[in-house]
Amino acid sequence: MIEPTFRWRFPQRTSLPAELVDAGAELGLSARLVRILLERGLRVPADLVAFTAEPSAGLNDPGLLPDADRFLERCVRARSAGETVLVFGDFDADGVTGLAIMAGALRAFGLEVVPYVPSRLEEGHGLSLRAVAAARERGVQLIVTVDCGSTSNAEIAAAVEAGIDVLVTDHHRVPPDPPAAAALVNPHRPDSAYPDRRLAGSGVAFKLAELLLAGHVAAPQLLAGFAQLATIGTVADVAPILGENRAIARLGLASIRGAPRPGLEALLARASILAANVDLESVAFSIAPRLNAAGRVGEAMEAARLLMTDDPAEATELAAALETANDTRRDLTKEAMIEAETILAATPDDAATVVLGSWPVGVIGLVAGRLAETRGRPAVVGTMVGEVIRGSSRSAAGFDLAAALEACDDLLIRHGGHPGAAGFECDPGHWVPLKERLVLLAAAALARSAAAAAAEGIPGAAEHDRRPELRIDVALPAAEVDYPLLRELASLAPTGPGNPEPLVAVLGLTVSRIRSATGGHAQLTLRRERDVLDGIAFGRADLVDGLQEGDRVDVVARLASRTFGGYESIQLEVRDVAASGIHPEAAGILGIAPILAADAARGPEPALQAARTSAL
Ligand SMILES: [Mn+2]
Repeated sequence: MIEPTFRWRFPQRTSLPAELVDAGAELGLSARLVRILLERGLRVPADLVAFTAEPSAGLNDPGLLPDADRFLERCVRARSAGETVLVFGDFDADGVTGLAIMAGALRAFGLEVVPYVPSRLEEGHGLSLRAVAAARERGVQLIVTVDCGSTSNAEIAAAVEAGIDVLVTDHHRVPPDPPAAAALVNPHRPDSAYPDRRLAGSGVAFKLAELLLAGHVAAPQLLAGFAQLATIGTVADVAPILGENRAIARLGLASIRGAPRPGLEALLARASILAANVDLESVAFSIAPRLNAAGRVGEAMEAARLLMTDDPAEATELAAALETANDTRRDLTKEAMIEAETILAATPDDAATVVLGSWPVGVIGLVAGRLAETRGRPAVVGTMVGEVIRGSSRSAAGFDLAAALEACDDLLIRHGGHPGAAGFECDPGHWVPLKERLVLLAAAALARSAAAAAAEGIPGAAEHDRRPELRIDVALPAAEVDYPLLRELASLAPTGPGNPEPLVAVLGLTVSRIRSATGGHAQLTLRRERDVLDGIAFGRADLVDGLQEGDRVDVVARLASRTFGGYESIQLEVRDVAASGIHPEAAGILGIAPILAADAARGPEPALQAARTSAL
């Protein structure tokens, strides 16, 4: 019998608050769905109301953002004084979409706007002195940052020195000593009373566009276009598609499907995607990488111009440039990845993967992401840029990178980011102590989570902890898989990165047929009490050798509806397979005694087999 490839994470069996069940019942949500939503972070009745309401009802009052009043007041003053404003956006997809929103909103508000996107290589993250100099040369009195600026103390001080006010709009970690900006609009401020902290940088820009355009005659139309952009930025930043982000994504997707902005239409044409079929997956895997490619290997300003243009001809031209950048990005990442793997093959396997090389700075984040995924450990990738090392990191196993870098503050020139992804600059002389400290911090975190897993009685917690995790939304006996469940799970849409598609542990199946399908897939027929369920396991040709007819299995799958010959049926898109009952949670649900992994390899004992059959 085959071993599960993933670490199955069953839903916690915490009790369901009665007020939540009642609120759900009033909204027509089953207790099962309420439990799934609770696991995904919907904790109070108001969350359920927002979940079922029209998307626009899920938008919070932008005036609640910290310093929203200062932001608006300064923009009003700029308008009456006829000032020009420089909008400074970060060079990634969240930054350029946010920049396009902010520039569009400020123009509609009546301001002259100069968009500015820094060079990743030469200026790096955050407001740059070069941008401040450019602002001064052009006689700009106001700078608005988008998706950055919370840690740009020196640059903001330089701007103030030059008589330029800076309005920071951002969603990155706010340091203990924030910059002296005229406004710091960031939902992560410790004093923030904003109801939802999960906004991306483009989401914050979208909220401020709402604030600026309140009462504007074309507001609905403008905001629909901005929601398209905010959806892309939010998904690109892998912000959770919950709460207000979900409302923005629903509005944005509907608007993209109806009438995509010209730049987006050109990008979709390049990616051979019909606007009507756009979902969060296509945003994440087709649109965002193309926008990001500009900042990684080319000119991020091209991506910003693409998003701002109303001219289809210009859009086509810029989309072609992004396509070339994306191809280059792909090649460079592949090369860097091979080199990184070569270096790592010769070094000990630590609790964190920390590797230094000589790579284009635009791809180190992608390499870190790939390493974190393949090795199941937080990954930090550094490269020399001039006299310093620029580093990018991606998390695994829940390790908080922003906090870890904060704990290495004394070794770093600058750092910033999120728990899941963060960046820094450091002196080459500090690289080795930095590496050692990060490995120690990761090892301590790993030991803590292994101890917690052991305390929960998860078998093999320590030795299996490197397998990627499969987070299960609902676990039930196979007989309970039905259309109402399929429909309940479909209501979680839009799914994608940040709101993963719901996964079901379907327990107590018997393999009645398994064969390979073209493309490296496995096709399964799985028997339950009275009938069979069809299954397809994409990319899991390995299952064909690992399973045989008659095996008792539990599977983790996405439920899909399939229509064939006029009949609708439920199909299991199988992600992973385990011997039935090998997970104690599964055994508990099936009402059988948990079996040991060693027994599963041999096949269950006859007594257990009988117990299991009777339980079903
Ligand atoms: Mn961002």
